[in-house]
Amino acid sequence: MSQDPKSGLSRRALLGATAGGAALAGAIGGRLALTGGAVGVATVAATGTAQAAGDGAMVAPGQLDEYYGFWSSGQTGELRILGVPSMRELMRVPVFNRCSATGWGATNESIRIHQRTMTDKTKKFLEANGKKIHDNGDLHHVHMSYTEGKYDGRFLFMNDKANTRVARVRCDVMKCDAILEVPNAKAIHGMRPQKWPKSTYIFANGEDEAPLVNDGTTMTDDSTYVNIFTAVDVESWTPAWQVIVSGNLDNCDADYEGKWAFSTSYNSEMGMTLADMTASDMDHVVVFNIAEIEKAVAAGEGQELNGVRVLDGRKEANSAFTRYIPIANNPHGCNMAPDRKHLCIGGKLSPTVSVIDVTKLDAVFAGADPRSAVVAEPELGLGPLHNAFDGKGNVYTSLFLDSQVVKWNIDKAIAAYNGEAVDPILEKVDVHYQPGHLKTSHGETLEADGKWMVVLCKFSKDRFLNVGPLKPENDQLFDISGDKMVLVHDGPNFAEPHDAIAVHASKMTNIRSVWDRNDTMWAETRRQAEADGVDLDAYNDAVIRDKDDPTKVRVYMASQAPQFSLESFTVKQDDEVTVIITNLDDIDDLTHGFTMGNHGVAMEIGPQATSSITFKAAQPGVYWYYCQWFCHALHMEMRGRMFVEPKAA
Ligand code: RUQ
Ligand code: CUA
Ligand code: CA
Repeated sequence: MSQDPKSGLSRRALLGATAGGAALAGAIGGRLALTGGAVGVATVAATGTAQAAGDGAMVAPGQLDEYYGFWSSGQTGELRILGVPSMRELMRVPVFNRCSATGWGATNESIRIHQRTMTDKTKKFLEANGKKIHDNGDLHHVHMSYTEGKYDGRFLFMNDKANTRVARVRCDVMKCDAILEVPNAKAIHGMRPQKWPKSTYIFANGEDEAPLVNDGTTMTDDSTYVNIFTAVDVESWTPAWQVIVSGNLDNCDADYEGKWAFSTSYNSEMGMTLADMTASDMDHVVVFNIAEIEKAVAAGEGQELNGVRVLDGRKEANSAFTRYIPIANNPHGCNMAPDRKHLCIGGKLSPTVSVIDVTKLDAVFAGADPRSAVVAEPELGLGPLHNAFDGKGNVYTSLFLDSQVVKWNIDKAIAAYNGEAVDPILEKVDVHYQPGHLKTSHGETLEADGKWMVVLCKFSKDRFLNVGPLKPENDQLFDISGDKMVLVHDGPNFAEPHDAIAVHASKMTNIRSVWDRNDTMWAETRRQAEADGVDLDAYNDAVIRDKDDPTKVRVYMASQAPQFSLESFTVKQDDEVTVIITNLDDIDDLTHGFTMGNHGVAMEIGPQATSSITFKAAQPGVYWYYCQWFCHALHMEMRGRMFVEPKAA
């Protein structure tokens, strides 16, 4: 611990200067950095900028970050927590993936899964469709629950595009407690909570087209295909309603009045090939009228399918549920500005961002030309994907093809659209390389504070030491508090963050360090213990053979550093063994683990938690179990034996 904060500071300031040099060179030299990644290094001596921002990003050892950064991990399937602005990775929360460390996906703790029992096991959540185990996920978007347009620190929500699922994470313990495999829809991509008055729903976009009843009756006839927009009830984690739309659905957002939800569609053509999906000049944004939809659902309109009320909001149905606003070719990002008024749509194939004034949507629903809601369409650069806001009327748009971020002003863009000779573009910086999402601190809330911006770059190329053909992604942190965007940090990251949010630490007031023993997550285990005559509170060790099924054995024990309460236990070959451990330690950061040698099982047991895992006893013999979480000077000694007796012949 001999690190001198002072030397750390100056080292970091140098990093900031280097990176800032690149940013400045980029701004001056246009796309230079795209072709020569070493531009920043070459110009640092000459420019030496970003000193102040480098200092600002420095969080000295032992100091806490100002923001929690909640990161998606794409095809890794987990949620990640980073500190902002230090960009230190703080935690990984397994959601759609198996986790070797915590046992997520193999343990017995209860989580809630719709259309299965309401308390199912984490290993069961991987069994989508009741048939096949899915231990992968493609987690693109992470968002927090809102109260009146502001983060409320209760839940985080996320999608799994790969297996059409959405998940909820409890912010007090940072564990996933509910997963829903969305019926009827295919490939949930865009996903956003309702913002006003609170997050009653999350909205989830089905990206892939399929027959509504997808049972093999019709497959190649794509005229039978539909796409589905779903509202999921946040409390019960069940689908509230669905709307069939024309075209597919990509990204979505909600307004600050609780009236509308919006989705981009890049395949209004309903094409099945790349050529077909990009054939027409215009695609669209779908606007959903929440009040009209709720009215129809309450009146029992539409049809009931797999337990969900499904309404028809396609163009030809001419319903009160939707309107379609034509937007140039294959739009992508969909971001509501904190001015409560402007929705920004990234053009992707078009170099424009389309600005929709949501106060004009009532008129559109009353019959006005849908394009009359478009109040600006600035030309910004190549490949505009996503938009972020600083709360001061400015937008930051990622330009995928240009490898840049462009900062522009909404009011100026509206003036230019009305024929005034103003340039809405304020600044462009190079990013490294090919940015997807970008996010500003609190930028998707009414508390947008214009302090930090993270740009999630899809390629890192030459920014880091070469680690082989598979390269990390690069999350770049910018200080946006001044007039200029200043690059202060490169953060390599593993496959593949799409989206991130920064939540001020003051919002996270209910986060715990020690489990509440009576937490409902453990209720199932505790009920079983009672039935077996084992009192988990007064702690009793026990090895119980199930009365009804004698091949099942339950092993109850406690952990307290540096010991398991049972130094050994005996079972029979082929027994189904369930080990249930209560961690009696109640000190911050005193997590134990349980790993059974040569059986492929391990789990986390947090302070005061009861954890459980089930496995089949293998060949007869002696097997050691041990604690895999370093907990004590005698942690290595925290182990015991399982004796597996040969099956009686
Ligand atoms: S969407 S950049 Cu899911 Cu853009 Cu990833
Ligand atoms: Cu308990 Cu290591
Ligand atoms: Ca298209």
